[in-house]
Amino acid sequence: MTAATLAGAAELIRDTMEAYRDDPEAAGMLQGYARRLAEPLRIAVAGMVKAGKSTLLNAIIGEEIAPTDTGECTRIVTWYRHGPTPRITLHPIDGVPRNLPLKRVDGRLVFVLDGMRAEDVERLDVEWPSPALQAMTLIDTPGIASLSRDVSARTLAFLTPEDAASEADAVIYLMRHMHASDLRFLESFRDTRTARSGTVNAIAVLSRADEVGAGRIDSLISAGSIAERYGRDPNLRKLALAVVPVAGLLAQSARTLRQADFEALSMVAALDRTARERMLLSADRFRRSTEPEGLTEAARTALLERYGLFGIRLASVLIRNGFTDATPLAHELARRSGLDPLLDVLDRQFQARSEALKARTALAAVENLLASRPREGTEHLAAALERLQANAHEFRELQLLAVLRTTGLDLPPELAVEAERLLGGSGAASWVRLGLDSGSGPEMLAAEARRYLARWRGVSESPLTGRPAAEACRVVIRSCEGVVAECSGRHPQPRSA
Ligand SMILES: Nc1nc2c(ncn2[C@@H]2O[C@H](COP(=O)(O)OP(=O)(O)OP(=O)(O)O)[C@@H](O)[C@H]2O)c(=O)[nH]1
Ligand SMILES: [Mg+2]
Repeated sequence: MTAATLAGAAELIRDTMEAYRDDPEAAGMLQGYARRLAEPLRIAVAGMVKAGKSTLLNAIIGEEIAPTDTGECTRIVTWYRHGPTPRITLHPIDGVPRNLPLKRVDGRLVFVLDGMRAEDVERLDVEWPSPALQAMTLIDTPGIASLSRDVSARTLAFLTPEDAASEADAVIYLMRHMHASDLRFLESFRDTRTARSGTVNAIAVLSRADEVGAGRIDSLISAGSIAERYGRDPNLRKLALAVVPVAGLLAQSARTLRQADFEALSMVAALDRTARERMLLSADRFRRSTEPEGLTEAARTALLERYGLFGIRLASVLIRNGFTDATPLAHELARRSGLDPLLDVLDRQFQARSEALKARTALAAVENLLASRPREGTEHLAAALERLQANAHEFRELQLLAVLRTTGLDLPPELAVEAERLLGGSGAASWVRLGLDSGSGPEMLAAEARRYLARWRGVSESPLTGRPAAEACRVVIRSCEGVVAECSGRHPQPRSA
């Protein structure tokens, strides 16, 4: 099913290339889209200035490579993709691409622009041999709504171009609070031609979550309640598939925790409770503290920069509670930072339907081209496009999910919730759709899917079900049939992630 959609998109691109073969610009662009279908999913990290985008990107990759907090380079769209050896290529707006020297300070890349101004750079392309990048290409974007309109404009032009499909297949959108400008951005990302299909492909992150409770030990719990509230907000709900709180700084440092950090954190943990709480009252106090002996001011400042007060507090509690080795501590900090839940959502929402998301971008590109450079003899392409958009089950699922999240359907509330789950609203893997454990065997999955199938057939045939709802039921039924077929071994493409 998925393979057929992807193959259909590839075939449509080929046919369109044939029709536009005398237009080198269109042909070049289409070739790019054909290549994209075979590449990893492109996920952009976007959000307001200093929302913590580059830090979170490092946490996801599991290495501190992207520069954070530095001037010029945060204004350039930077791609991080998998490659056998590290390599940085600068693509100027005018002129030929060139390699940049590989310079790192404290592990982070320093982009030596060599006299070139950031505004003259179209993008930087970093190839990096990181396993995380094998599954997805990550794109760091300049902060939007920045003081510099140019910087904002660059991100918008890149993610929501007027006359082309977006460069990204999906977006992780960071926000510290929910502002009207955040919603406006997400709306424009959804309303680009790419999204004409009426689907949602954004995940919202409540970023710098440790700061929500001023670094108190329960900060992540408070952030979790806020994220839950945002997740129910009708405005955000129709624009984002999920809202996840993440303390990115802690996540980044946990994934790159060094033995020296562990030793310094252990020294703090060894202090008696009163002394510890007193020194951790504020960042300033911690920096100026004379305890623990043996930890210099420079070392305390470094700890603060890497972990924040929240991270130091949490690590001390964990060490005192038995996490007495660096590796288990690092894992626990990553889990508690919210990174693991975010990776899980990325996996369920993006990776598990990466082929559908890529196909969707390709179809948008063709739709765009047909509208912006119409020519005779392309009616068959328009028809093929429409067929794919209407009939590919993955698209119908995504469209219906968007409907359920926006206007809703005339279904009893508990059935609407169930439909959302069966359509993959909480994740596209079969066990998630069915609400079972990840370890459930194929027989159990198939039996459960048959039970849902019977129920939804009943709903669809009920005289109480109106026409739009009955059409939606048919999509849900098709999703259940997909799970049954897959679990009975009749499905060529396993659906589970
Ligand atoms: N306390 C805390 N600080 C964070 C967190 N994430 C990032 N920061 C800090 O916030 C500052 C900005 O972080 P960046 O990752 O550079 O933010 P950005 O969104 O990439 O910034 P621009 O690209 O300049 O828009 C840095 O000083 C980070 O250390 C977080 O989760 N908690
Ligand atoms: Mg940045």
